[in-house]
Amino acid sequence: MEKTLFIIKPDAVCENNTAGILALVTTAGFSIRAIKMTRFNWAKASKFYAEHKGKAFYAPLIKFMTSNPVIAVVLERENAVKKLREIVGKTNPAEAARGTIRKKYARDGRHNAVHASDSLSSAKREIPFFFKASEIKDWKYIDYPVIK
Ligand code: 3AN
Repeated sequence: MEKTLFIIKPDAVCENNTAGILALVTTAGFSIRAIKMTRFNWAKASKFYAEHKGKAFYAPLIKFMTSNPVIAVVLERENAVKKLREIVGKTNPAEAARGTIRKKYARDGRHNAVHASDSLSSAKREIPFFFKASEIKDWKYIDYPVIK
C-alpha cells in the first residue's frame, strides 16, 4: 500500500466540487486516511511549490493557492501515486483525457481543481505540510467505547 497527497484547490472548493471529486477518487479504490480544510499562507505555498520558482506561472500560482481554503487529503491504495495521477489527468484540462478529474472540474491550466504528488518522494515531502504522522490513521470499524 502506498500513500499520496491530494489537494482540492481553491477553485474546486469554492465551486462546491469537493464531494464530486472525492466520489471519483474513492470510486477508483482510494481510501481517505486523513483530510482537512485549511488555507495555505504565502510562505508555506512558496515552499510547497519551490521547484517552480523562476517560472512565469509561479507568482500567480502562489496567489491562487493562498486565495481561499484548500482541502488536503492523504489517499491510500496500491500504486497510489501513479494511479492518482492517471485519474487526475494532465495539467491543462484542454489536454486532459475524458473521464479525468481535471477534464470534468478544472477551469484552465492554473485553476485546475486538484493537486496530486508526482512521485513517491514528492508524496513523502508533501504529506507533512498538512499532517502529523499521528493524524494519519488506518481506522478499522469496531464498537469503540463511548468517550465521556
Ligand atoms: P501538475 O499539478 O499537473 O503536476 P505542475 O507540477 O507542473 O503540474 O505545476 C504545478 C501547478 O502549477 C499546476 N497544478 C498548475 O496549477 C500550475 N501550472 C503549471 N503549469 C502552468 C501553466 N503553464 N500556466 C499556469 N499555471 C500552471
